[in-house]
Amino acid sequence: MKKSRVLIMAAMLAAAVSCSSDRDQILKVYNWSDYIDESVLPEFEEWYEARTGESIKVVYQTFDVNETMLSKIEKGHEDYDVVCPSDYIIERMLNNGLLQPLDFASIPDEINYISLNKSPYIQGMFRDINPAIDANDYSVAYMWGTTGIIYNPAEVTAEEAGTWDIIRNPKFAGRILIKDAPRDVYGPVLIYLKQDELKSGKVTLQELMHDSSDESIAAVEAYLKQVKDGVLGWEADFGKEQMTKGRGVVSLNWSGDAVWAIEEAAEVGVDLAYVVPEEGSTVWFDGWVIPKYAKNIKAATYFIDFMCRPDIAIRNMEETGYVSANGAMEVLESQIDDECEPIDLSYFFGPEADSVCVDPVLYPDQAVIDRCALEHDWGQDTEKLLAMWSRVKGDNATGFTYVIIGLVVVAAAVLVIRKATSKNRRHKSSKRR
Ligand code: SPD
Repeated sequence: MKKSRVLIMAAMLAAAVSCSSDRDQILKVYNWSDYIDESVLPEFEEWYEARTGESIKVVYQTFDVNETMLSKIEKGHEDYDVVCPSDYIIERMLNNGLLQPLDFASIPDEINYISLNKSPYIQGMFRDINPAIDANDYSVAYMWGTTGIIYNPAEVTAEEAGTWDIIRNPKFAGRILIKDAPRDVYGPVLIYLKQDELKSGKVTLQELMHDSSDESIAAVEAYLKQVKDGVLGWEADFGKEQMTKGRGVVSLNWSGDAVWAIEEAAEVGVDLAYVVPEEGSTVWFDGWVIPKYAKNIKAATYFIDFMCRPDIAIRNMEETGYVSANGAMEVLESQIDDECEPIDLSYFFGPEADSVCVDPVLYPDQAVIDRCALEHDWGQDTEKLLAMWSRVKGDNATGFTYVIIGLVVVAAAVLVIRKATSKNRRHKSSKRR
């Protein structure tokens, strides 16, 4: 072999080795925006090095919409090591073979926070994801909550807010915010529309979470088209602020955003409240997973474990308003508020928590849980939902839109040509003179 060729090959090998070892020192985390106390990230880097003797740098990126995150993972263009999808997306990833099983046995016992701190309720929800594969082996819940209505009691009564009908109540037109999350809006609206069937036992809440029929999608679409004119904004993350500033008075939102908004508003003297409407709603959780294309499984596994350390879970809760899925008593104790009425949280923390003074917006009581259900993946039918969502919001271009755009382009071209020809004529006649 020629000397130059040997040198090139050696250089290529060195580059490959250095690339792979660089990647071993990087942990790519993809999480929802406003969903962590970012000061825990450098702490993780220090903790990881102290525990393993290996250095690590966290590269942290965020998303606002489940479907945006999913499409990046499905295309396989991104090698994130840890991501935080919602329940029905975890189900989809599981069904499509996009997840790595989690190997927590590889974490030393004395720092294995995951197995110590699982809530029985959350474990059960994971089992409900897919009867054939235990999702507990592929994901660890991070935060959880309900979908409901944040409202301003100065303008909206508890009775008005206690039904999903409020989102099309003309009294609040122009002051209603809707989460830009198709599944989280579809579920509650369908539950509302199917009240008679639910009450008569013809259908269950759980069955509705799988209902992607054309008929149901059309019914929800018709309903949302009535809602649309009164909508102040379809928001991924700005709804809570609009509520604290008093621009919105009703917001279809998640309980974590409600906690944040209620606390922020109180600081400026605005009173806000949150309710899960009587007809029922969705309960959800977001969980850490390691995608199939991950490159640093060891650091990813340690990261998930670190997120389950009770003090870290508490800090993330305090920062974001969302409720940790961690079932440790330490987490519950950090949320005790003697001004609240005692509620029964034994479903979540076990029998010791049958009467605890905790804010019910944070931890819903059993009655709320009983009228909520978990969303499920729709597979191919998801496309139908996304198309409906675009039609409702009006951010899709129809054939008519293209005709209008075409006419505008032709008109503009005619104007430009006319102007150019008349300029040319003027130029020629002035030359002749
Ligand atoms: N700002 C981050 C909010 C994340 C909330 N996730 C809720 C998902 C419900 N499907």
